[in-house]
Amino acid sequence: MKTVKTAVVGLGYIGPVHIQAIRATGLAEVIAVSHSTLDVAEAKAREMGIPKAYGDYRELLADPKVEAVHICTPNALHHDIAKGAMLAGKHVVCEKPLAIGMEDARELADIADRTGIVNAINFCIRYYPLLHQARDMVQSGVLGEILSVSGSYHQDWMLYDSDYNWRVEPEHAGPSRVIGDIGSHWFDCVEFVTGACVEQLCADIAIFHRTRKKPLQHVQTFQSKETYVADNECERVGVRTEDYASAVFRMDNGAHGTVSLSQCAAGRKNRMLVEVYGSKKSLCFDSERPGELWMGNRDKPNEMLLRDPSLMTMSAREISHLPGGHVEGYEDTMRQLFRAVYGHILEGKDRIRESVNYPTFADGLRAMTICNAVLRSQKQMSWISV
Ligand code: SOE
Repeated sequence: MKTVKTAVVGLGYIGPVHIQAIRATGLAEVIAVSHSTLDVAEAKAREMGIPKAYGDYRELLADPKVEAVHICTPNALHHDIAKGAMLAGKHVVCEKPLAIGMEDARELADIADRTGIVNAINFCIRYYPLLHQARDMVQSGVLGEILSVSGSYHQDWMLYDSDYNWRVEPEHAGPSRVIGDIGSHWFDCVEFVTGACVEQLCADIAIFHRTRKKPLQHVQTFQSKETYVADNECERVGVRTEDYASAVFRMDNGAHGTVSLSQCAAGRKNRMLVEVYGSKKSLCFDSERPGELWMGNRDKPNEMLLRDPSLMTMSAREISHLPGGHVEGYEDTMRQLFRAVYGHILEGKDRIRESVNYPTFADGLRAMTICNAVLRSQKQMSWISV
């Protein structure tokens, strides 16, 4: 069967996760990787059995055999790599956020729209099957009118001032950390599940550590939790990106909402919570228990749906790989998102104009628009229209 020849740029912690998830689709073959250090690229290529390794992504983009590119680098490189890839006729799967500035994000969305290149952004969390189930239930009207949504995205890997990562640095990550890094997932999931858009919001942002200890040696995402670095191997640097953000907001379906985002929430390792309260019924999804969808009732006992293809809607069933009772996880969400993308590429270019069922650069621009509104609201200390 024909497979798409694809490549991965950026080999930090998420690049190899992409490689595994691409392979699990059975629809694409990773023929090249690149990293800013050629030795790292060659070592990872050997370790994962990938034929080609590049030390410069531009050389990878010049490779005529590469048909698609996954961008897994720090955020500041997303724009140039995605633009270069699309102008070279290569399809793109980009990690979120799409870019570090609105102008760059708009340009990428325009190029994608103009060229018809397949473009996707890795809002993989919406691919927990029970979030597709939740969307279908909202769309079916079984919840009634959506009155309010609430939730959080909490982690604890940046709790101490000794925790560090490129995401702290605006020159690599952009002006926002928590909102752009995990808030983007939360708002994407809420708009995906409800089918509604955030219209106005009022935000509160906090930097709990005004300075952090930056290790003199590179530290990978989440790695600072496992490695002790002596004070004489660090330098103390100022911090300008937020550890915490919360917002109250209104949606275009009349619903009201609240969200709390933090990377300093002790004990929460990577927990996204989405609650949707309707006039007849409510739903709650907790990514620490992704195989469960809680349903709340007023006039009968509450219910708990356990992920089981035989009990779920068609769209949830289509992105479930294992039978009920066999736990699926985070990497499976990427496998399902990439399966939708590569399935679309293999269907042929003539179908690119049709609406697609996976998150595209337009969704990436949408998430950045909300993130930008949160930053503006904090600056103006007022409600902001998104
Ligand atoms: C770090 O906050 C991170 O890896 C995010 O960058 C991912 O998008 C999220 O899915 C898990 O946490």
